Amino acid sequence: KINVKINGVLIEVESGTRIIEAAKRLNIEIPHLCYHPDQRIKALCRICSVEVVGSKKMSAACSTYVWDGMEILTNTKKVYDTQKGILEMILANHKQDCLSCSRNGNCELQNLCRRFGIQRQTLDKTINPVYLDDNPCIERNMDKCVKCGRCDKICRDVQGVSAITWAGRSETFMFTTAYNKSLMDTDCVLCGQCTTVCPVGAIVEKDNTQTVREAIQDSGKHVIVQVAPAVRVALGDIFGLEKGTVVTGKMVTALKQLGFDKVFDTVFAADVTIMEEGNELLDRIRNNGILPMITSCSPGWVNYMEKHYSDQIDHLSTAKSPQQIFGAIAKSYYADKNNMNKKNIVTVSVMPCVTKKFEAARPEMATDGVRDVDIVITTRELAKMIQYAGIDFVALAESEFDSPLGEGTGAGVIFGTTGGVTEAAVRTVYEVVMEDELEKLEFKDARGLQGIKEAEVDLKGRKLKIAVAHGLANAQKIMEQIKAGTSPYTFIEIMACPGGCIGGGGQPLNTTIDGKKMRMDAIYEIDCSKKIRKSHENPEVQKLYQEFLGKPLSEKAHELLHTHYHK
Ligand code: HC1
Repeated sequence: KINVKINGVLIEVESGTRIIEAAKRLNIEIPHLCYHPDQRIKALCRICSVEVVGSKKMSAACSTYVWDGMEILTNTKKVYDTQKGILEMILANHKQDCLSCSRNGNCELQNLCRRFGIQRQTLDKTINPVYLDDNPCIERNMDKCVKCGRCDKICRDVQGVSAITWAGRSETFMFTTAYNKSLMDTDCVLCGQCTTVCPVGAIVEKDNTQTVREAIQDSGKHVIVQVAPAVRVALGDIFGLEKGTVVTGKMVTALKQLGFDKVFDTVFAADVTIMEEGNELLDRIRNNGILPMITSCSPGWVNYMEKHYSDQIDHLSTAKSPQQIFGAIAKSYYADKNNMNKKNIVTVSVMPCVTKKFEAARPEMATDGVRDVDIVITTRELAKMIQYAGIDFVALAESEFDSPLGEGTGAGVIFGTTGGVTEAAVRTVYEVVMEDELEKLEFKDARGLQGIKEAEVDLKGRKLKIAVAHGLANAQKIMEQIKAGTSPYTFIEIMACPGGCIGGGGQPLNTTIDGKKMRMDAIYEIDCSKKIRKSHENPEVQKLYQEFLGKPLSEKAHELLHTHYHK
């Protein structure tokens, strides 16, 4: 432990602490833009400059470690003038259409301007070119980029993709794609992690909230919504609730107040995915199919496979993701049951993911020309819709999902976190093979935030070796093993986003690792609280098979619930 003084107040911290972290212990938030607690430090923006007594130079609080006896000043005139000067220079290069910017109200640059009392533009403005990307998920407005580099770090360090990187020098220095290509023409898999760390409106999700409102306002349409497992443990953050608060009931009430005709649960479809994917795995094991079989519910991961390992694509399970299974069931079984023309049903998804917009738009995700899923919005967009409608989210009473596509088990809920699909699959596959009850449902080896986890299940003498990976840099290690023919696994779960969907690209901004842990705990808490915790015991799923699909992997199931990938 070492002693430092900040603005005259003595504080004891561990050695290896940075000034910005030490100040935080005293509840002082030093202004910052490029700094992010989970990322490598680059000290690019310098807006965190502070004074260290005895030093003539200003020190970047994000990159300077404290030492014993250090005296730091964060509130002098020199500090104010320096930080404000830097802020004004950043502002001079930033397109200021704040009133119509999608980050209006939650922009870190806007917050800094308010904090520093900036009331007018004092430096000339340079307009940089704007690049609009032709994809359904992510929009880049490079004239708003503050050159903090958070997008580069997350794309490189966490995802191992480096689709966005830096280019140019001095005045032309910028973060962009190689040769300024559109994201679709690069290695980008549209995971949207860059949108979660961008401090301003330079990289944002494509907003589909108005399309949802128009569908709801169209009296000729029956608009139903499904909500992904990970949304219910994250949406509350945006309304000021503690991280990891479970808001399922309030969320359902809000969706009903927004005017959706029915509010259903993607967890129901996750249970169906387990029925299909679990049986596909058994089928591959019994009939010498391609192994290891890899999960395919994370669309960023599927994009990654198609772009980087298309020669290994047959390892992917052909089962559609729960989002798409829900859509396909809604436009067939649900439409038939309710005597509706499927063309009049609009299926909306609320997802923690921006890539789900791309998945829903894939040409193969339609039956007879009718799309499985019509519109996808993220957790952040749902929050915007709730705010627009003037709904006091925190004060809402709780309600239940509608039936018949609203019943989900604990197994389906845990899909929302890394390791969850594996645990859900084991709960079903074990009981199908062993014809016996699985006593201990918690599969601890698959849990936690380690990048790659390993587990083993004994199925009548055959050992099923399993790997679980999240974040594409980890996925790459798994794929290199498969490519080299040295993979020891039978089943592999891969999620593109760090933490799985709880850390998805459409989740509340700037979630730290601690925040993800709280969401993960909340997901397991929901699982524990459920009466039914195994997908094959979901009564609505059982009914779906009895009344409509026949059995897992039936011809009808194949036609509606399975897909193919692009090589
Ligand atoms: Fe996910 Fe999935 S868990 S992919 O992370 O398989 O997005 O939450 O909805 O489809 O169920 C996301 C979450 C989600 C699908 C499910």
